[in-house]
Amino acid sequence: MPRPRLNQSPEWLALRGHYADVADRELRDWFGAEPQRASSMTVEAAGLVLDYSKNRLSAETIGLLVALARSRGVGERIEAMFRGERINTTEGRAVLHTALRAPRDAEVVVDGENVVPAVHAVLDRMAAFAGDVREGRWRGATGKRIRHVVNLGIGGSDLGPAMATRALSAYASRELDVRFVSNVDGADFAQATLGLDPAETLFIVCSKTFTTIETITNAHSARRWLVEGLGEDAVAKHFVAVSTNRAGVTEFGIDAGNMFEFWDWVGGRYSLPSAIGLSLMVAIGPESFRDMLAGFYAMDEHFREAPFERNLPVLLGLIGLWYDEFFGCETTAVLPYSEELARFGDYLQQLDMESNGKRVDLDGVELEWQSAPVVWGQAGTNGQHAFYQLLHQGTKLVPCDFIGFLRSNVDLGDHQRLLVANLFAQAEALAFGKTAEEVTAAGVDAELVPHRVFPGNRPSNMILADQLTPHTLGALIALYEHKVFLQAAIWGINAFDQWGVELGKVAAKQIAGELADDSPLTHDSSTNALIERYRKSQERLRHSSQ
Ligand code: G6Q
Repeated sequence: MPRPRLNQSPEWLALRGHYADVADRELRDWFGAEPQRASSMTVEAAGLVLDYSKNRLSAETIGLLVALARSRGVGERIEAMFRGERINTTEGRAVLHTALRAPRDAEVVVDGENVVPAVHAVLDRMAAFAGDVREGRWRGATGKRIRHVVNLGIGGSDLGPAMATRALSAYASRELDVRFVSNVDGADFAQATLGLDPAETLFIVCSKTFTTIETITNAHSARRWLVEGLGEDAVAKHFVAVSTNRAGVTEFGIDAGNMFEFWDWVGGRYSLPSAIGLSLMVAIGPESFRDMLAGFYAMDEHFREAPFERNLPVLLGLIGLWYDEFFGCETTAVLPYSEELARFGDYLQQLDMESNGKRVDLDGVELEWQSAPVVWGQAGTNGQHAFYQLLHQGTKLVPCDFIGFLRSNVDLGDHQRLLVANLFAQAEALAFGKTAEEVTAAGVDAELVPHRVFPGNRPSNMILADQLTPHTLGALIALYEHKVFLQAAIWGINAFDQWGVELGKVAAKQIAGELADDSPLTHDSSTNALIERYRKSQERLRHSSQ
């Protein structure tokens, strides 16, 4: 008998019935009735603690969600991914970012070949290169030491290394400054190279395909910038590439010997632990990079082995789904109380929204349920002085993930205690609010009482670790990767393609040509008028410079 669609399955219907029973219950009541609630809803793995007790759910809810996951064959999907099956069906590819962090003696077979030795061979080459740059053995064309490294890449070839380099700045060499250029807007390149000496600058061109217009445009500008300063012969000492496209790299003029490879079974947004992490490795050193990989691996193993009821990525995914599907929440906030994780939200936006922002299932049939939420947020405590007002008293229910660390990488007076106090206080205030009685008892005028009431019952997860180390960061990223995987497995969608970015890319290519010539325009009237406006501005510019 064919399996019922997700929203007609008995497990889904059971959850819908359960939702009707518990939707109005208050977190105050849950906590009042369950003295052990916090301890029974706290799980730990790979150095991370997840306290999910401040969510609008009970042990029964988790049981029903786990039953839903089992009924959708999630366990088998997890194994299929780790085994290297071609689960990216729309592109006919295996999905093996987990092989990138497998230990040297592991075995992961793709098309009859164990890929782990190749993974470690590239890691070893990266380590040798990073060591040479860090210790001054790799020098620029004039013999000067490299002081600046500029990563040129976009999307998955930028967000991971840029986020992680910032996150692990405490572990980075003080001798080197690592920057990132992604946008095709020339201002990005100009700002990143402002004041740099070409003789001390190394470019890492990161592009899986080596055809991405933004990256290739930036790489050509970088090449011109370097050649103007140092001449054509300098290119070899100032450019390396990370790609799967050897021919493209060579054609650009980078020696294949200076290319670090990866494979088509690594998706862009999952590629930080591959050679795409080269700029990060140069910044923090091979040893710290390997610590990060160990953190990834620890979470991978936990995801693969732990029972669903105590499995961090599974719980995080199921809780997210509970709000998306049954409470109708459309967004989720990720709030790291760590300035070093300032770019974690950007990273997660791509990971979650590009992976699971899909509208049809694996069979191409339109979904009758929600897929990925809108992911947003920023580092605490800045957000508290900006958008938290809406979280506390607005009309929308926004489930939050708080992320924090007990110890700071920066030893500076009382800062960390205050940061952690704010983190805990926000989760508490969102959950329990302040009632009209409490506000009145505090002596507030009657007409102001409604304005001063905090309804509470606003859910959050608390993810804590001792300290933001390379290992913790690896575990944290893998936690979210697998959360996204879990949700995709239940929704029945392919988390590993991104056809949604194609249409705009193709259109931009055509319009780029039209902006440069005066060919007849066949777009809609709005787009035609916009193109005409640009053409006229170019004309004015030409006249004024004549
Ligand atoms: C990620 C996406 C996308 C990709 C960029 C850059 O999963 O596929 O963000 O990483 O478009 O692609 P290249 O690395 O090929 O330049």
